[in-house]
Amino acid sequence: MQVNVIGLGYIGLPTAAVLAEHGIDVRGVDINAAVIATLNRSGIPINEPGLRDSVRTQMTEGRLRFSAVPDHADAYIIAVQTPVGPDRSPDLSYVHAAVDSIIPYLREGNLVVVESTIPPGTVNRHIVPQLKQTGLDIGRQLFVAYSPERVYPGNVWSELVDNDRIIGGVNEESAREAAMLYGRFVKGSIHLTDSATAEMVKLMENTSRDVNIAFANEMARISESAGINVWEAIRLANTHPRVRILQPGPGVGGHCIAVDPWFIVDSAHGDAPLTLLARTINDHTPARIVRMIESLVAGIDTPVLTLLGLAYKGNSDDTRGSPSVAILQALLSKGYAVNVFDPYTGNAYGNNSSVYEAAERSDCLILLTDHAVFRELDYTRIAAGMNTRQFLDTRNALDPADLEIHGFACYRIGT
Ligand code: SAJ
Repeated sequence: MQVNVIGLGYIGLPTAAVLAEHGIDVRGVDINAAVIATLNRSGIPINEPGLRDSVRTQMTEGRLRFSAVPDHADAYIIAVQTPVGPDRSPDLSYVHAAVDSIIPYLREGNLVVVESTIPPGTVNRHIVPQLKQTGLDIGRQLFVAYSPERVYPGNVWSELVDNDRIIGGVNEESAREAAMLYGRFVKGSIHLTDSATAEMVKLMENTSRDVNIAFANEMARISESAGINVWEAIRLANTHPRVRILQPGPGVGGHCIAVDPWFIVDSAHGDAPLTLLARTINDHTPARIVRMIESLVAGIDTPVLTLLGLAYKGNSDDTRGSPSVAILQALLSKGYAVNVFDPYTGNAYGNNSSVYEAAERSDCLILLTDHAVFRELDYTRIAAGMNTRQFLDTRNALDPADLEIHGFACYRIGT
C-alpha cells in the first residue's frame, strides 16, 4: 500500500513515520523546500522524543521518502496547518492548497483523509466540491473522511498509536476505508461517525480544555484577592469523585488550545459566549502576570527581571503562541531590562545559554514554563549573583521552602 502524507509538521511527520513502521510505502510531502532538504539530509525539523530514530530507520529501509510534490498512491492524508487570521477566522488556504496539489494524482478507489483541524462542515461544504474536479463519484469512486489528530506534543509517539481514533466519513464506505488504513497502526478503539461530527469532536476536545483552564485561572485570581492558596483548594476540590479542575498558569499557548476555540466562535457567528469568555480570560492572563511582576519590583530603581522558560509548556521547545513570549514582549515594551533562560528554545528572543548569566544582578526570577530541569538548577549559585532575591512561580513548579533556604522571597500566582 502507498500513502502520501501532505504536510510534514508536528502531526504529518510522525504519522508518516508510524505508517512506514507498519509496512506502508510512504511519501511525505511538504511545500517548504527547506523541510524536505533537512529531512533528505536525515535532519529532523521537529523535536519529538522517538521521532528522529524512527524517521531515519524508515528512510534507510526505503519505506519513507520525502518530496515537494505528491505522487500516485492509494491514500492521501492531509495534515497541514489551519491558523486563524487577524480577525480570528479560520484560514483554510493551506488545506485547499493541499487538496489542489493531490487532485491531478487521484484515481478511482483512492482515499483522502483530512486530519487538519477545520470548522464543522468543512469537508462536506468545501472539500468535497473541490474534489469533484477529479470527475470521480465522491463516496463511491473516491473515499473521503475526516480524522482529527489528538496527540499530545511531547508524547506523540505513543499517543499516535494508543489513543482512540475518531473517523468521520462523507459516507459509511469512506469511514470504513479510512478505518482500514488507521487500523494498520492504531491500538486504541476506532470510532466511526460522519465527517461533520468528527470535525466538531476535535474542536470540542480542545475547547473544553480551554474553558477548564480559564476556570482555573479565574479561581487563581479570586484566590489571590481572598488570600487563599488556589493550588491547595484545587487539589482538595479534585478529591471529589466528579470534579477535575485543571491548573492555573501564565496563560494558554501552543497552536491548538489557544486557536481551536476560535473555530467554534466563528462557526457560531460569534454566538458562543462561554467559549469566547474562556478565550478572553486566558488571553488576558499574561497581562495579569505582568501586573504582578511590576508590583514585585515597584520599589526598585531600574529593576532587572529574569524569565525562566519561553516554551508554551514544560519540556517543550515550542514557543508558538507562548504566554512567556507575550509576557516578555509586554515587559520590554514597558522599558524593563529582561533576561531570559530556556534550555530548549534556542537563541530566539535573546535567550541566554546560561541561567547564571541570565540571573546575574537580577531583582526577580519569574518561572513561566514548568520545564522539569528548573527543579534541578543550582539555586545557591543563582541567588549569589542576584541583587534582590525574589521568585515568582506561575506554575507552582517549585517548593517555596526549597527556595527560601537560599534567601528568596517566594510568590506564587493564586495565593
Ligand atoms: N495549560 C494550563 N493548565 C493546564 C493545562 C495546560 O495552563 O492545566 C496550558 C499549557 O501550559 C499550555 C496550554 O495550556 O500553554 C496548552 O497545553 P496542553 O498541554 O494542554 O495542550 P497542547 O496544546 O500541547 O495539546 C492539545 C491536546 N488536547 C487536549 O488535551 C484536549 C492534544 O491532545 C491535541 O492533540 C493538541 O492540543 C492538538 O494538536 O490539537
